[in-house]
Amino acid sequence: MTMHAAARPVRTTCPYCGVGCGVLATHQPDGGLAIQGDPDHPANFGRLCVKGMALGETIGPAGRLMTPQIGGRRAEWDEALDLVAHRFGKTIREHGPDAVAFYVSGQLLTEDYYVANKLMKGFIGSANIDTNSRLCMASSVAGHRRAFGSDTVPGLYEDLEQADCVVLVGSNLAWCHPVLFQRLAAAREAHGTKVIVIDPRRTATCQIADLHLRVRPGSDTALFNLLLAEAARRGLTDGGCVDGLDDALASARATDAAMIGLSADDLRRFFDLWCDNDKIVTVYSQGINQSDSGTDKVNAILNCHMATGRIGRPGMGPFSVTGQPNAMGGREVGGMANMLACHLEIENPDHRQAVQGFWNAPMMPKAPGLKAVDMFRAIEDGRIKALWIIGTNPAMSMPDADRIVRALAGCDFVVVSDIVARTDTTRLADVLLPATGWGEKDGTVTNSERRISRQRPTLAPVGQARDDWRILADVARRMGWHDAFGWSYPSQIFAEYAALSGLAGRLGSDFDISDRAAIGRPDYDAMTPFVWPSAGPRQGPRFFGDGTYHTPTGRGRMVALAPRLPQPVTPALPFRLNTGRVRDQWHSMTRTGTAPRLSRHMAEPYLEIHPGDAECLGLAPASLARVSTPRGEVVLRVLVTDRAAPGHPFAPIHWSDQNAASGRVNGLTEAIVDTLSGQPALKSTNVSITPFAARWYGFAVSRQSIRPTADYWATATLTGGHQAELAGLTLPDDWVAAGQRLFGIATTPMIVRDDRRGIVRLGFVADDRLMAVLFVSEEPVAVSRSHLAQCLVQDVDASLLAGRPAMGRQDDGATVCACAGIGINRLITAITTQNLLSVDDVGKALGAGANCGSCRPEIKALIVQAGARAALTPVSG
Ligand SMILES: Nc1nc2c(c(=O)[nH]1)N[C@H]1C(S)=C(S)[C@@H](COP(=O)(O)OP(=O)(O)OC[C@H]3O[C@@H](n4cnc5c(=O)[nH]c(N)nc54)[C@H](O)[C@@H]3O)O[C@H]1N2
Ligand SMILES: Nc1nc2c(c(=O)[nH]1)N[C@H]1C(S)=C(S)[C@@H](COP(=O)(O)OP(=O)(O)OC[C@H]3O[C@@H](n4cnc5c(=O)[nH]c(N)nc54)[C@H](O)[C@@H]3O)O[C@H]1N2
Ligand code: SF4
Ligand SMILES: [Mo]
Repeated sequence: MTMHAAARPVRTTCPYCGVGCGVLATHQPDGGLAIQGDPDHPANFGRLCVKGMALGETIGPAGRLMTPQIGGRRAEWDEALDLVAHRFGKTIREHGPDAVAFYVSGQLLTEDYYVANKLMKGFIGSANIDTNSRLCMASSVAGHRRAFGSDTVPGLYEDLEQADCVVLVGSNLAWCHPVLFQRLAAAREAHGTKVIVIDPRRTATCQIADLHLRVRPGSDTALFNLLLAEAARRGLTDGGCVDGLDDALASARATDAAMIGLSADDLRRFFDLWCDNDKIVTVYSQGINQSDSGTDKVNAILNCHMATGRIGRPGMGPFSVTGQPNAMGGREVGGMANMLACHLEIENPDHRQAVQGFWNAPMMPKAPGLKAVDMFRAIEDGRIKALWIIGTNPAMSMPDADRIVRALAGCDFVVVSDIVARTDTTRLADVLLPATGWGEKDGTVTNSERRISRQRPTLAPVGQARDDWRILADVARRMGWHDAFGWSYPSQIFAEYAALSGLAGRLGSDFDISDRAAIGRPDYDAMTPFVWPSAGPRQGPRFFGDGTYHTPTGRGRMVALAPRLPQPVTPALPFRLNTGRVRDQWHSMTRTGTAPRLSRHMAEPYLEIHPGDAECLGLAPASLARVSTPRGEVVLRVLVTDRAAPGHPFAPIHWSDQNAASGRVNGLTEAIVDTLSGQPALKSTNVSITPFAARWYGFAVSRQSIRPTADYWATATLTGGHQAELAGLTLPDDWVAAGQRLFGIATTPMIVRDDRRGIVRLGFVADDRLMAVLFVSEEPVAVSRSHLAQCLVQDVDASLLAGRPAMGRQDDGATVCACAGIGINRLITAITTQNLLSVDDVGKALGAGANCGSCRPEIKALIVQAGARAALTPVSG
């Protein structure tokens, strides 16, 4: 599958988060890829986090969708494409263009996105194209447009390094934008940047915080309202470049500080830090956007920066960090139901006409299409009869996901383009289309700082996979639109898009890259990362520093905001569940889940819950909890920690029906949306929690894949095999038979039993090799996971069924540094016995934290804890 025989690195871009790091991918003789950070890429200057570092482990063919499928059977491309074109065409003829829809993704390349949008808005003639960015960036988009008159991120990454103070609000930057976090942490080391984290949880990001404000969930608007009032009191605000300052201030002054749940002292420290530092950047993410008042939260932040003029100049400004690799590109290209390409507006007749003329399009919708949640409602009630899902997994990522599953199951015609065969969504498809994945795709992405970079192919497509833009164009041509979709290369799509941006620029749009309108293949292939706008009257690289905005008056719009809190908890649903991400996994894990290195950090869906709550509920550490809402329930491992605030447990989003019995947290969430942006409130769901009354707990490793049927299970990938956490509500009659079923092995295992303590241990050995092990206990299984996992790659030794390393060998414990494979026990021992005082010391001694740096906040925490323990230990003699 190698395309480039010579081992010259290909310059490309990481396909995960919106930092958009440059990657050098080099072919290895064994067919794999060696991955390094691109030292010349301005997003990362050579750094990569652990997910980026592990890209080479995720490119294999295992699990990939190899061929088109129709109704579950293998099909030829022509047959599948004909069918899609026929069914979409027929539905449009019989029921009109609004009876069809596309639901696409911020993980598509700009060229893919451009084609999908052109097909739906220009040729099918409906605006029913929306994207998973609705769940992600929509409130930022709406807030930007309300304040600035356009969806524009004003600043650059270097602003975080140039600032004197950086506020991280609703952002776990350490885990979700690790390389940007590392840039900030390095700047802080160099010149003492003050860092404020505003988050109800204590996250890894708090490791570099001078101030952590544990606000009451949802109270961010109130907090920034009070800040605005305080800034005015201190004479920092100026109405010169904005409209509506007086009204905004009146609302701000009326805000009740009690909503936020902070001490007067903490509030004053926040106000002092914010007001005393001119060079201030406020970074925000899903703790802001994913709320039923998300747009207001965004505007509360923008208000403070606009009124103080701290925007669009070096080291200052509000900064919405994007989640997905091309969330920003999708916004630029018009991938959302309420926008046209190049930041043009669907409701504006001049804009519509211009785009229609440019495309020579038969018809254009006059009104916005359905936003994600409404789109699935329309599918549910049959208004939408044909749907094409591309590069997203709504059956697990949309709120009230079981309802989404039912809507898809009831839809007349569902097409899904994906790179993997089995997801919670692909199982509901009538037609499955195999797409090329990272390493195979060719195009561009835009990162959080508006920087456009190339993703370049280094591998030939797996199986019969085709590029998403090509699949879309093939269907469009089959629907009769030959000329408009006749491209042969992505460079031609990019050039067309760049030309359209010139037209948009003349209509006043900020997005203008028309200097590339005549770009040919060689220049496209050689294109280096650049920040837009690169053409037109607006001068980059920052926006609004001169006090002019993209509104008709040229003035910024302050918004008067009345803070609201999420719906209160009730006696029946007494906890407010927060959801989000873990360090080493990406969304539904279709890619990161295949890399053993990335499964070591967190291998199971869990519930982070405060010790007081756990005690009230009778939840022991490492037991299991059932979390329920009227919509559904999940079973999660209990992680008792004061990182969670009382009443506010947290669960990660990554587990789906593919890797857990019931770990899909969106089975719980409700489709409450922000009325302005349509973004769902995914961070606050009222839930009830009860212990899961397990009769037994189990842990298994196996060389072959494991097919558990227990009441509770969660699987993960290991080097050389697989693991499963298990639990059951009833005891099986025969453990040997149960083990044989679990592993699909017929031989008789070695067995160790202690019936008094409910302990059963089975070891399946063949040809002197360990094939599989199952540990069962009445209590949560306390065996060393890392030791058992090691047994798959090493020879079996006598310690196997003892469940811990032989004498003299230490159990490594839970993995902290995934790159070097170093566990918590080894770190603690080294820190205490070698008196290691800094993360760099640990790096020198063990190699931990010295590679990608993703684990540095956690190592720092261990050093701090060791120091605290030492301080509390009386010195004898
Ligand atoms: N490792 C990893 N990185 C990723 C991703 C991934 O899947 N894995 N996904 C990417 C994507 S698409 C996105 S959108 C980003 C998301 O990046 P982030 O937004 O940083 O991540 P989240 O964990 O979703 O949520 C951030 C924080 O918001 C806090 N929060 C919840 N409610 C409130 C509130 O009311 N107020 C405040 N102030 N904070 C609150 C949560 O406790 C959480 O710590 O990450 C990107 N990066
Ligand atoms: N409760 C809760 N829910 C959330 C969130 C939360 O914080 N809490 N966060 C929300 C946010 S911010 C986001 S962004 C979403 C993410 O949610 P999703 O977008 O649904 O999650 P992914 O797992 O990234 O889905 C991407 C799919 O595209 C496939 N894929 C990868 N590359 C390609 C490609 O090149 N082409 C095609 N055709 N397919 C490809 C993958 O295999 C995978 O199946 O989740 C949202 N849901
Ligand atoms: S920070 Fe990590 S996940 Fe994000 S782009 Fe960079 S390497 Fe990829
Ligand atoms: Mo996202």
